[in-house]
Amino acid sequence: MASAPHTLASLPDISKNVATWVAEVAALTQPERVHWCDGSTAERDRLREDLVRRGELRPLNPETFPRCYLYRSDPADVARVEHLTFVCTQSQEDAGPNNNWLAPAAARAQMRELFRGCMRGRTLYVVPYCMGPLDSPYARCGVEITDSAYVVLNMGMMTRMGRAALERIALDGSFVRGLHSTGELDPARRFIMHYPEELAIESFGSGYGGNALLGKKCHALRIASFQARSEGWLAEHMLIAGLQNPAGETHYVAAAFPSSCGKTNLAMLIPPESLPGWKVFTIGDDIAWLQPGDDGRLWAINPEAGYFGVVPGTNRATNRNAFDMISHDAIFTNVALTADNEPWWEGRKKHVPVTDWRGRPYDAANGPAAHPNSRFTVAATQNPSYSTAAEDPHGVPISALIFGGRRRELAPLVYEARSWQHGVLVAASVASETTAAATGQVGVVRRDPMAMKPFTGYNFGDYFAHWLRMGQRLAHAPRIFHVNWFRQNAAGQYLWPGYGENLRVLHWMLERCAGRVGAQDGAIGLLPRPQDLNVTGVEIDPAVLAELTSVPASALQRELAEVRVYLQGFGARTPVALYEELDQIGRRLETQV
Ligand code: OXD
Ligand code: MN
Repeated sequence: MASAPHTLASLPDISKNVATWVAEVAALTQPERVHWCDGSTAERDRLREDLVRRGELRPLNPETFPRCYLYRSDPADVARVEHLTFVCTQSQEDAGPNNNWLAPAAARAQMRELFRGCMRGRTLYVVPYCMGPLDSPYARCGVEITDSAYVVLNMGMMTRMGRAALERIALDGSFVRGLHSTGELDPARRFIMHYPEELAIESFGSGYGGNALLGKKCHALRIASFQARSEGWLAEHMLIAGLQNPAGETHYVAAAFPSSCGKTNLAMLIPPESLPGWKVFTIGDDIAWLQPGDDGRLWAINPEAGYFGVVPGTNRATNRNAFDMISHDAIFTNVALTADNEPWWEGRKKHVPVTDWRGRPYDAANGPAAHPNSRFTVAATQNPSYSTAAEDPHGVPISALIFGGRRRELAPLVYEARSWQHGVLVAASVASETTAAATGQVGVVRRDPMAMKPFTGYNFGDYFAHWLRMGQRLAHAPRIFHVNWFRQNAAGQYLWPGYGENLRVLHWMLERCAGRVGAQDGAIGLLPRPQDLNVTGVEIDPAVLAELTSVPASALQRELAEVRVYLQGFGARTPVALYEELDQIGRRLETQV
């Protein structure tokens, strides 16, 4: 660091545990210096300058993208690594077949050897952070120790980071311990370990967001989901948005889609001109912590303070809010560059790339100019549709929970679950085509219950049971819906225009919640009849609409059988109620055929 690091003594009287732990980690990792992050803008500016001097961060065009930077990761470190991510509970069954598992002692021993001396010549940063508004009873804190200044800068945008978080930790008396080192970025020496019973995370060998910004997926989903189960709440992979109708009523929805399936776009949706009077407010775009309130409703906070979003495809037409918010004070990771030193990505319409995401002269033969999982990091307050309700310590009340995936076939545009119990089955049955957000094959349909396959820190069977219990505690539970924006016809064309027009589907849901619109009772659930969806002002053939809202019986039959086999994979831990729901759909299907 160019200037004197903050010393422990200069910080408020913090919990001794943090200091003891930092000293232990420093003894193991042997850093050249230790820096306690205070979260100030002066600190951020210094870190940025250091990274620019070292050539790790590149300032972008100051006229068109003021205070924006490009970061290029190692080409072999561009996504979450699910195959190297472990949940280390005492009993393997508690982690469940949905997680890779190692016994905690074995994992700790293996990681200890990786961490030994790994920070020699480097700075150890102590990053105290709070997930959720600092004054929220639902917020939870952590401390990440990292040797990456890029991680510190990102954590500074994604969380409430620094001195204030440390003060809250002192009050709480407990915090999640996250230890991270980029190591040598060797994929053969890369592991992301979670010890939910000890509220601890160890991540080695990657600098990529989901593997390295430990407040996000590791803490706010894997560790938090485990904690939430014992404390009676839910930590979910969901956006939170407020929808104001032309009459001025605002309702909040939370929606779970797998990574790279449009959560950020939906959270920032801009109503089409043909739907005048509507407004959409963003509370969060990726994670929701949901608590039953004293009033019997479900309340949500967004534990994050920023967005770490997928860049490709972002433009004025697809997501104007995101496009505007990333034109200043943003970090871009693995995008391409134009001749004017502007960031470029597939779908950016304007300009052409001259340098690809790896820094090579752009050549289409090398594939996309920007990595398909290239990302932006920005503070949430930069979003034009940001709502200050995101700062409310008690969160916002949720009227509808929405689940969905990327499915070419079968899943209709939208349907409603008949009850909470049916809704849990619908959510547990979510399947989606894989995307570039995780290392591995793209486009393969896999089961992704509640869009939480990579993120639930315990056995899915227990998780489904927890969801069912939560419903019993809610006198005014949200209605549950399933959507699929990605249905295609036989020629591979999308049937639904998507983006802003998705508001029409949300409109139907809110009308359902208010009891103002009808539905038809299909085997799969409650489907809108053609007259129930507001399609004024959008060009859509009635035959296409009919196709979008119908479900081929034989395909549904196959799906039911597949879901049954999938649920059986969790053995006795799968709640019987889910099989009852499956049986009921099967019976309805028979009477309809
Ligand atoms: C994300 C993801 O980065 O889901 O949000 O991968
Ligand atoms: Mn996500």
